[in-house]
Amino acid sequence: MDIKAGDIVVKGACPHDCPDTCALHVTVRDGRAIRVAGDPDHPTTRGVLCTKVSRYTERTYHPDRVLTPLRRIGPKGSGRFEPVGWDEALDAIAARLQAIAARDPQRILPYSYCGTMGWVQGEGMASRFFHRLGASRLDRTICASAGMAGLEYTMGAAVGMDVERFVDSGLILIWGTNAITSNLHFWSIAQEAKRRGARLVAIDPYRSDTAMKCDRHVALLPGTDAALALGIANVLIGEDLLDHDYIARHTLGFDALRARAAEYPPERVARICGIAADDVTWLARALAGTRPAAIRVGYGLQRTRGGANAVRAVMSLPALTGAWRDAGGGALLSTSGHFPQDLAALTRPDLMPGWPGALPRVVNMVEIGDALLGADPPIEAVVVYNSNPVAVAPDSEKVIRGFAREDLFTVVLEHFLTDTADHADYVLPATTQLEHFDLHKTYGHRYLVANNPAIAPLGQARANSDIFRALAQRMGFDDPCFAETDEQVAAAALRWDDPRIAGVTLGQIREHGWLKLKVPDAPFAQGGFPTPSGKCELASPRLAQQGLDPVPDFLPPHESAASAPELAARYPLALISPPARNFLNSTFVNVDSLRASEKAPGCELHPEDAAARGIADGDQVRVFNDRGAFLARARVSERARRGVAVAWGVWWHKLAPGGRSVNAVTSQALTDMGRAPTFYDCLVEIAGAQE
Ligand SMILES: Nc1nc2c(c(=O)[nH]1)N[C@H]1C(S)=C(S)[C@@H](COP(=O)(O)OP(=O)(O)OC[C@H]3O[C@@H](n4cnc5c(=O)[nH]c(N)nc54)[C@H](O)[C@@H]3O)O[C@H]1N2
Ligand SMILES: Nc1nc2c(c(=O)[nH]1)N[C@H]1C(S)=C(S)[C@@H](COP(=O)(O)OP(=O)(O)OC[C@H]3O[C@@H](n4cnc5c(=O)[nH]c(N)nc54)[C@H](O)[C@@H]3O)O[C@H]1N2
Ligand code: SF4
Ligand SMILES: [Mo]
Repeated sequence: MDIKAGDIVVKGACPHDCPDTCALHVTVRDGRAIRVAGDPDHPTTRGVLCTKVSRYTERTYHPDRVLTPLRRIGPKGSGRFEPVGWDEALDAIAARLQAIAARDPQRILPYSYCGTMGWVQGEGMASRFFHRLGASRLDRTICASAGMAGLEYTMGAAVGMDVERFVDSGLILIWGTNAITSNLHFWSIAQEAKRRGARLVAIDPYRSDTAMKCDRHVALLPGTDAALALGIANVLIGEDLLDHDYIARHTLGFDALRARAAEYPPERVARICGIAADDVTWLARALAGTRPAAIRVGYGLQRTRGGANAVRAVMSLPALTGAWRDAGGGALLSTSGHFPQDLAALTRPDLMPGWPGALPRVVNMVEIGDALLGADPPIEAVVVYNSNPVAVAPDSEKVIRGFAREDLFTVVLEHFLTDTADHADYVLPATTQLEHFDLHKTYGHRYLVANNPAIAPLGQARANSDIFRALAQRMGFDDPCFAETDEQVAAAALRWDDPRIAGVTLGQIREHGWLKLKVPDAPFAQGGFPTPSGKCELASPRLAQQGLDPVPDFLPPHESAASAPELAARYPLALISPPARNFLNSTFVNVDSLRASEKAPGCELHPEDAAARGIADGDQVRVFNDRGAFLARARVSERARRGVAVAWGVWWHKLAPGGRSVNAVTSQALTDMGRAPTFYDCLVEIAGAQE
């Protein structure tokens, strides 16, 4: 699109829960955003956005945007509302929350996740509000907390390689991530590394688009990654492919890990993982024999019972081979721990009644279904922002029944009438990223990215921060933090004297658009891990203190033929439900052009599994277990391994045929550590279904 005189370009940040956190250039003409493009100068964005966010104006100006406050006039879930004024809505909400809080504020629950990853429109003002209120605390576990626990107990924090340095790597294991879909800008870097001679290897039960383009693909069974990593350690130790000097100086617990790895010879690993023993040996030799050798770890491998242990086992490998010595070596799951955040100043936990000793109860967002149906004391009100739990939380039938409770008071801050908003008593229209200010960290690179508002709020939309400020005022919360502007909230999120950002102001970041943290290219070349010991903890004293196994181990899935044979007899297929390329979790499902690209909810299965059930490619099928069922279009191909079915997430229930999507079958069972969901630990059966 040609730029005309008078057009302005505003620097922004992609708000989505995506490791790439792209720097945006938003072109505005006559007050209307006409184009959203990638900042050509930002070193990881490099002027390129994914298809979804290139269409961001289509989403922002979508005719279905909620642009006035709405009050429910139909039964819960019907999505029937009438417009009301802001004052009327906020007064009614404040009065209702106050009445509940007078009995017990813990009967109120915030429910939020990463609809936006910004500090200001995320947990800035909102957390202050719920802390001051004394509401139940939400355990925000739905995505990454198993992996975070794995990182914490091994590395000391969510720290790792600089994504830009993968360009130097000679070998890249792409482990549990479909980067072409979910980490596009890393994929570009990996492609550049490949042009320079690197080998790419995918470790994924499914031959994803990414795995198709790798030099080698190890298709292990879901939830068996810890066994594979321990098998690799077994070979590294058995063939003495170790960096003894690095191990001696910079690791803790090598002997304990050696003893554990001895239990995982390649032949046993091959049986557990459903792969060839040669794969294990080959991976170990490649990791030890290539410099630099890097592992891009994804979240796909931590969504089964043993998820945190799997991450611990994988993160141990670069310490054994000394890969951290090179900038292009080591591993990366998340960079979020590199940012000098000041969460206490941002979210003000000290405002909680009982601080710091007797804090309000915690409700795990993964278990929202059970919590709404049976928490004691009961949950009487839920305030949802930046999330769509009815679609994205596991075990939908229970979640839907919970949100359908007529005695539950539900407020949803949203852009659209999602499955969750349909269950609200009040829907409050929120601004999109083009309409508000924010500041972003990320989990995929090392830049802070600023988001300047490009256009005025549409209709009567208000920013989350502004909505919580208004509610705080009505509730009589007079701490000065509730009067802070968005810029002040953003400023509170960081420790500005930290050497990683020292000397820079928020104003400068806003103007330039982004700032790279000063973190060394090879942060652990000389050890210095942010653990209590300063070492990479192969065995964790902190886990031992808690009475837990200090050394990573393979924990079989909750649901598998080996661990639950009776269940597997009825539901023999392991279902995984990774992200769809054209959606961002459940966001964008209602953007027609993107939904058209995805066509229909799909479920891929191996030709033999399909034939055994009389299913042909393109058939409508029913995917079911004891928890529920959904309909999908069968895709029959050898990209799915035998025994594993793949359904892409996360369709809105109401836009899926039959009104149910994939989380109808997933379970609320949690991971080994981190209290995280086990979306990919889910046995099902599949049958042909009537059109
Ligand atoms: N287009 C798009 N991008 C997204 C998202 C989206 O919905 N759409 N979601 C965003 C969010 S919230 C997140 S958390 C990230 C997640 O992104 P990543 O962490 O990069 O992981 P995914 O792309 O989800 O990849 C999951 C991959 O893991 C595989 N997998 C499943 N089970 C296992 C297992 O047990 N072991 C191994 N080794 N692999 C397994 C799946 O087949 C799939 O290919 O992506 C973000 N980016
Ligand atoms: N089966 C299955 N289920 C999954 C997953 C899976 O792989 N398989 N992935 C899981 C993962 S990794 C995650 S992270 C979760 C994600 O789950 P959620 O965090 O709920 O993410 P979204 O589905 O993207 O929903 C975000 C909502 O926030 C809204 N929103 C965006 N910006 C704003 C704003 O500024 N203000 C307000 N008020 N609202 C805003 C959007 O319109 C959208 O409806 O889903 C999980 N669910
Ligand atoms: S969703 Fe990810 S790849 Fe797409 S624009 Fe946003 S940060 Fe970039
Ligand atoms: Mo996520």
